[in-house]
Amino acid sequence: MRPDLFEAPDYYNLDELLSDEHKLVRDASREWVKRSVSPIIEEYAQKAEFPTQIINGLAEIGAFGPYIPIEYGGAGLDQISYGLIMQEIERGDSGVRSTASVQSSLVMYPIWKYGTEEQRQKYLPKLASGEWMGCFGLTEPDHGSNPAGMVTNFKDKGDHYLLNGAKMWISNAPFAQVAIVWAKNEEGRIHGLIVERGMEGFSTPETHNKWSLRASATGELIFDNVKVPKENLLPNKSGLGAPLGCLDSARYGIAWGAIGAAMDCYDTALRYSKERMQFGKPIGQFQLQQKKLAEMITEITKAQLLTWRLGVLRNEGKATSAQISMAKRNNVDMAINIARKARQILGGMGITGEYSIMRHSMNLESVITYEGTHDIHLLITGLDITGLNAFK
Ligand code: TGC
Ligand code: FAD
Repeated sequence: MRPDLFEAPDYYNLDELLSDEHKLVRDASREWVKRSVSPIIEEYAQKAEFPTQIINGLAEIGAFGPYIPIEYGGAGLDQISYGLIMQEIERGDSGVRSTASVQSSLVMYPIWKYGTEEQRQKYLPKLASGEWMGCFGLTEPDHGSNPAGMVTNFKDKGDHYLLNGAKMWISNAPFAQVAIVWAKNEEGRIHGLIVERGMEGFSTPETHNKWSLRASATGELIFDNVKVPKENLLPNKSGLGAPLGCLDSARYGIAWGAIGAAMDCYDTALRYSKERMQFGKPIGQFQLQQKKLAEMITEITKAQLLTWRLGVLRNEGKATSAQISMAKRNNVDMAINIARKARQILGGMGITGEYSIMRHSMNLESVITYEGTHDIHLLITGLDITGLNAFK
């Protein structure tokens, strides 16, 4: 892969909307990605392996629990700083951002929000430092968009719970020490349980042959009569709203992350268009290529504004789940379209690992599917504006 020459587009001077702390956090993440992710990520994506050597660096830039209070090892930052970190990491690779999203919003967040003080003290500092990695098990083989139908269940056996079932498509599963698992109790109520690697009957086979998110490890979670200590139940919230509350935080991070992937594709294509000569001219001088580039920067700028505003609403505690859905859906769709157009600007070179675009393009096929598909987020907006449920 070529040297990382990334320069971030900021067509509407959005930097003026950021505080000094936001810019400091963003620039530190950007430099770290240039130094530690860009030089190795293509190789790891090609061999379909998560680069575990970057875990410490992710922890150091505050990517594990950016908004979790400092007393629990988090970075204690606001929602815009959190978003900017996700943007910069996904500028490098969506799979790396996935690992950080899962750790922060899907593992640390539920322990922080729904857990006991003992659980917070036991798990959060180790997760923030990357000493322990976590995963989040909601999706099942027969229940993806409809997690309410899950069949994974636990029974009260007096001094422990007995957990049975299976989860599928779980990011970080193959190496995680801790899994937040959503399962139904005997009354059919959904609860979160903290399951640890090493518990008898718990296994995490890796999912192979992915063409997307290759630098992220994905796997199954299988529970065969796993005895889970009673103190591992997250007591402070139950029902489907509990996992969906975690998804709000992760989907918000993805909305920012997708901008990062789009910015990288745009910046690469813009530079290439000024250097690549055909018919005696740089291809950037042809109207058809300018149309693609002009539309890209327009869409990126719209997404930046939407997402910054969402960050302000999140900081004020006013953002709704439906607003988050709109941003996740819009930005990932924007990024996937930009990746496709950028790939065309690079011609044949665009399909190679010399450039990041094809990898972003393939990664975004997962991002547009996970954390609620493109269709599901449209239906969430539809329900919000009409009051009519088109899911079922
Ligand atoms: P519904 O009846 O609408 O809601 C059930 C309860 O949940 C509440 N709720 C929410 N709470 C917090 N945040 C949200 N976003 C919420 N949406 C709904 C709701 O108020 C209700 O509460 P209560 O107290 O009345 O019970 O539920 P439904 O069964 O009709 O489903 C609605 C639907 C389809 C929108 C939902 O199931 C959904 O979002 N499906 C998509 C599933 C999904 O996103 N899965 C993601 C799995 S994790 C993942 O992909 C990680 S990838 C990580 C990475 O690598 O980055
Ligand atoms: P389905 O739900 O079967 O959907 C198939 C198609 O039907 C989609 O186009 C969908 O939009 C459409 N559809 C479904 N219902 C409706 C409806 N009511 N109306 C209209 N259209 C509908 N899950 C986790 O729990 N944890 C993880 O860490 C995790 N990581 C993932 C990593 C990767 C790489 C991938 C690919 C997935 C991951 N997922 C994870 C799972 C992800 O959240 C699901 O794939 C996603 O929610 C969709 O579920 P599904 O794949 O079963 O598709």
